[in-house]
Amino acid sequence: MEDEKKEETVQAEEKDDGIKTKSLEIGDEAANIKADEHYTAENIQVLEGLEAVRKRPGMYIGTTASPGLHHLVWEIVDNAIDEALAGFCSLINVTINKDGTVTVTDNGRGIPVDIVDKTGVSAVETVYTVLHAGGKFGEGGGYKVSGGLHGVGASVVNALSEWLEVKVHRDGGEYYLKFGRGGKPEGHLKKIGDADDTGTIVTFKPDDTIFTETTTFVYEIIRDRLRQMAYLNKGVKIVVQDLRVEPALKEEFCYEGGIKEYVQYLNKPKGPIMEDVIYCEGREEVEYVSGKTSIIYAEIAMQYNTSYNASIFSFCNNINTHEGGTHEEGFRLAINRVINDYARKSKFLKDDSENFTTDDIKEGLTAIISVKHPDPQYEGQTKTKLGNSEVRKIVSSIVGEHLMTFLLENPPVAKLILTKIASAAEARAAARKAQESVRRKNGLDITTLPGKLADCQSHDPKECELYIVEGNSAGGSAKNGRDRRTQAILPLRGKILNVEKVDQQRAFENAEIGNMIMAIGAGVDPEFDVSKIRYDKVVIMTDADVDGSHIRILLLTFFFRFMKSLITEGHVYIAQPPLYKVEYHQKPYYCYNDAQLEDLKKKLQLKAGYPFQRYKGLGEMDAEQLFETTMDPKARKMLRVTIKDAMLADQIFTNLMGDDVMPRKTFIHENAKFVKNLDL
Ligand code: 1YM
Repeated sequence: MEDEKKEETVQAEEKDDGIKTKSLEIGDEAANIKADEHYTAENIQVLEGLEAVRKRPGMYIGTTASPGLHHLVWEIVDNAIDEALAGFCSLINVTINKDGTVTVTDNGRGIPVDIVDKTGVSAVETVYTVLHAGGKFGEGGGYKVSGGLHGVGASVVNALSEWLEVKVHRDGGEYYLKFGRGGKPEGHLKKIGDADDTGTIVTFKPDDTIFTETTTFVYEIIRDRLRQMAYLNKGVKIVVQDLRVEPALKEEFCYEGGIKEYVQYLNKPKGPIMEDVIYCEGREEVEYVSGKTSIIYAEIAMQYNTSYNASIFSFCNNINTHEGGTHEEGFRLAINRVINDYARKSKFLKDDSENFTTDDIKEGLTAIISVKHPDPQYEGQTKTKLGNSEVRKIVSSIVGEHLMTFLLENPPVAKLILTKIASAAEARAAARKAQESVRRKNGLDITTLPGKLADCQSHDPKECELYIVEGNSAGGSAKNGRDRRTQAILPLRGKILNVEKVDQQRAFENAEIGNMIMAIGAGVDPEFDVSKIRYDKVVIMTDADVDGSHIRILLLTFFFRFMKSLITEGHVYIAQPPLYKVEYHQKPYYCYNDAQLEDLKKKLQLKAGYPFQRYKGLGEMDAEQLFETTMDPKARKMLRVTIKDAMLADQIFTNLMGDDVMPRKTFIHENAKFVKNLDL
């Protein structure tokens, strides 16, 4: 029903926006995204100066903390990737040098070295000193699709560097230009020698007066993003190196299969149910009402696995569109239409049975949707939702056609897929029945609350908090110590079920999970309605030991898979109980980490050996202490749980909570150094 409604609005929109589309064959000469080889420097338009970037770096790179620092690398790499997409570059090197600077090289044509009319200086200097200068803004020739935060480019990196140098190999020569702090050119582009190859070499040192928090590049962050870039741009070889460590680190990524191999990589730990990856691509020329035309490229890869989750990830111009958008909508419409059509045609679905829902079809599906668009429009809270309406139909028709062909040509695999979808539909129906019968048994509707819940008096969700507490004794202290008006307590008995390993029906049968769903009162995904939650804050309160962390990760897995928007909308918190208590002159002092304890010892001038208490569990605190230290809104510390990267989170939950042991070991090995307070 839901999908039929969507289909109607989609068609209406397609009529309204006056966009005509025309299919083009892959490899079609006219359609090839190949920039004009005769492009010269005149195409560059001058827009703004660099001072603005240094005044408000956040506007250009989001933040001056670690993500912003790494953004500098993405901007330079984007230019190299564009050169690869234009068909001129096959190899990109990214190196973290011994001194902490970064060098990016490519074997493309090299940035043009001739003088730009408008600026009177070389194209290299223009690209690195003029905001928004780039082929994209020229009228003819340049085709830029890969894009950073605002597609801001090389000049922003230069503006935020202590120094930056560019070497270009082009027309038989080697050219060189260095910029000082803030992007000031030290002279002009000079020919310093000969070269028998072509390409661009850029090295930069981030400005520590801008990046005050950190200027240290993290190898794993760079490596993971570059691996993703290699998957998204098939055939491009990307080499990443870290020369700061002995022996140096070096990894190479090159995937001839592109996103097809990406899906295999993501699906491996989830256990694929089929060998093939269903893959399709297409290019369409779009003509807008204005008469302007653009060429849009879309490719999609999908494969089913044994899990119960949907892992559908979408990209536009190599950027993860976390909030989805028209490309994902087109994909969902197509899989719904084709799967149901095929199921009916092959008599898998009887005439009198209902259609499968998109949620049934998505269960256990891993898919990557990647589009390249010369003029993407982004919407949504974090501007990561693709808005271009013409993309919906393009993706839907490409997927529709290929998926139907695949099913018709591979009947045994088609049967496996339909069987999986049918069992998802059955499980969902059974879960619905189970939920309904619980409601009926209690003679009440959804408002039935679990017996173990000590609810709060207020009915205004905005001021209400639900504490999910490990263990009965801590639950008892929390119940007695809380602010009864606004704080509710739900004690958990022992460990909760690992939802990563069971289907929805089994999860619902678990008493602890049922209690949480009832207490929160807003259903579960895909129907979870965050506007109906009974508490603004859901606080996980567990012991500060290994068991406590395990319960915490089990709870987070549950929220991530069953109530994702509870996390994404910022309603999930982790309570921070103190680790130490020091009694001094009959007054208690609480410390939440080792550094605080050391500071306190110094402040109170305590002698070595002065006794202090180390809290092993919440149960060691009495009701009053627990409230004072951990629950009192005026004094407590809480961590809000956020998802920076849903794709990474999906992988982490699969690896940590799934069946396969190896990825868990690798994850723990790679991340052990980030863990500060591990209590073993
Ligand atoms: C390590 C970073 O910047 N490579 C790079 C950049 C450009 C070109 C080639 C290029 C583009 C075009 C024509 C075109 C850029 N050129 C410009 C501008 N690697 C790196 N490789 N010829 C060469 O877009 O048509 C901006 S980026 F504007 F000068 F053409």
